[in-house]
Amino acid sequence: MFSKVLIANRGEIAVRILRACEELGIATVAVYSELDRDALHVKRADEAYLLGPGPASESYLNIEKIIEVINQSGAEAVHPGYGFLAENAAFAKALEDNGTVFIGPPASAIEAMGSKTRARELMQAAGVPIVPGTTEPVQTIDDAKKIIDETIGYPVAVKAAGGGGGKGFRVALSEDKLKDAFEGAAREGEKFFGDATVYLERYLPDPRHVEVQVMADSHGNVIHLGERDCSLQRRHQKLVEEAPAPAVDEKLRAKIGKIATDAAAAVNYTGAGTIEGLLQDGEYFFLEMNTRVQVEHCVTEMVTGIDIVKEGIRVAAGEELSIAQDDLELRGHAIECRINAEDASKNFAPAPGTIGHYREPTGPGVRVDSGVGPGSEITPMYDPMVAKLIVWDVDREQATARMLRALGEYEITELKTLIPFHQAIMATQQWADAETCRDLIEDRAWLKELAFAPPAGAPEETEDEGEPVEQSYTVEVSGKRFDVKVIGPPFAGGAAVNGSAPAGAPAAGGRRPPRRAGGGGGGGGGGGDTLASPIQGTVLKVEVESGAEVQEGALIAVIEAMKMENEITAHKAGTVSELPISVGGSVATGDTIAVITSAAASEE
Ligand code: MV4
Repeated sequence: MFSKVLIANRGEIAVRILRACEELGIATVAVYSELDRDALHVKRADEAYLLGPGPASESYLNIEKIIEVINQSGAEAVHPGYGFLAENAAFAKALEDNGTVFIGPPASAIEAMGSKTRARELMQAAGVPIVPGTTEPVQTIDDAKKIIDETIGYPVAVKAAGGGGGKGFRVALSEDKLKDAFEGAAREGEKFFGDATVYLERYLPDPRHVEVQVMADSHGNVIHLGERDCSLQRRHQKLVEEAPAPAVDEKLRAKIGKIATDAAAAVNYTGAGTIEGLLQDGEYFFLEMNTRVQVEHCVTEMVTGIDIVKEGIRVAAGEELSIAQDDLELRGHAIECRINAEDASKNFAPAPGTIGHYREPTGPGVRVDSGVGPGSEITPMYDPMVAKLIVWDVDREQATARMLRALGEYEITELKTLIPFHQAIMATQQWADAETCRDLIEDRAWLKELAFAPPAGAPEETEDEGEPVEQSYTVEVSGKRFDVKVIGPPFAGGAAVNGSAPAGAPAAGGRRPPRRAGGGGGGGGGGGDTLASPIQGTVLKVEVESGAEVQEGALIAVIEAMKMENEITAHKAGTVSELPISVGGSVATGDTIAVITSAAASEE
């Protein structure tokens, strides 16, 4: 086993991996950006090193700097988590050249699965059913028309070859929509992956997203840990995941399990991986393989009892998998809700900010994987997912009741999260009936009912007076982090300490049901007539003109931030009297997007 592992990630997944290392008796090395100096993963690791400034390109994606830290710290292996460098074949190769173990599959498997057309070709050759369509890139719209007319038919999905997770995915319902879909997918492929190549698939009208967890070692053992259903997603962001999948019985599980292990074996896979697929009318089609541990691995852990992260580390150290396929038993039902700093009532707009009071749910069958605590700052620079709430119970119905109980216990103040959204979803008949809830989560009127209440009261000031206190400081010496304690009088200026006293009612959580609509909390301050930007980013679209009459919830602009398109909607009805933004321009958090004045007296 390794004696020291570097975790090339941040947030909840870095903490998750630190926990696994601790249990395996492995010393840990954290890395962090300037924005993450006070992050939990940094405090928790045995050693921590600064990578650089906030932008991921200068920190968590900086391969050269990470290799420097590996050599400085003497780490023997690197766990990449998910995102950042997890599926970067060049990184896996660079580690190999440095004599460092990459805790994940061989670079060749990452590469093979990274190109979606190559993956489809390989899977087809291995006897894995793929969604009917092309395995070769389609060069022109005329070529596409010909192939669709002769084989696929409409509706057709146009997907970017470099894509994945829904990026660069367009649908053409009929031939007259093909040009837009083709060009849109190519444009997005170019923008996100530097590759405008596209391919075609038959568009399945109402599939479920079902994915199979696989694990493989370097001794030829490949097993599957059953499936997860991740159909509840918005704009290709998964929001809720569960295991087992409601639509999969034992017979189908054995069938898709075999498909998944065949797929993994075909690329000589090792470690933890996921075969993503579509299930429609009992038929299963391979979509893509994610060559990493996934956000939603936890629900599989809960129903199998297997620690997927520890198993991945063991396999990377050359050990055999500790379980065989026949030993595996599924027990009960697990559900995961992603707790994102987002406002569902505002089209899931990012809602970065600082957490006030923070308390996680506990009790039977409850697990929280998080990377935050009281006083944590959620920056718009990184992923808005701050925690995952996972529950287990004997069946789906009881797991749902337990999820509702746990969501009610979650206390987070001063930060808007998806907790009210999950409370609402879990209480619907659609969820109870195991439907995909696709229409519901696009239903603006329904989402608007999840609006947050305006903050109540002003915070009380609690002044510390001259008593000597013990204060912990962190110093960086040559980029390595050390914790020091200083005992003496507090600073008059009062450096912010964790957990400034919360005031008034919690913004979310408690036992409170989701609030009804009532304006309030317009995201990013402003208030009144001003619609302020909740995020920093680039203006992609402006959907209204100055002087326009808008309804509350009308689309005003689309802001691109962190490669995500965020819709900014009107916080109230009225006339757009100011519109100080233009396409291509940039906005900072809190900048005015628009000023909307009401003709008649407003209700507020
Ligand atoms: C599809 C599809 C229909 N037909 N491909 C791709 C990425 C993943 N986020 C969902 N993706 C889809 N690919 C073809 N050929 C429909 C989806 C899809 C989806 C599938 C199952 C459950 C929910 C979904 C939500 C959006 C898109």
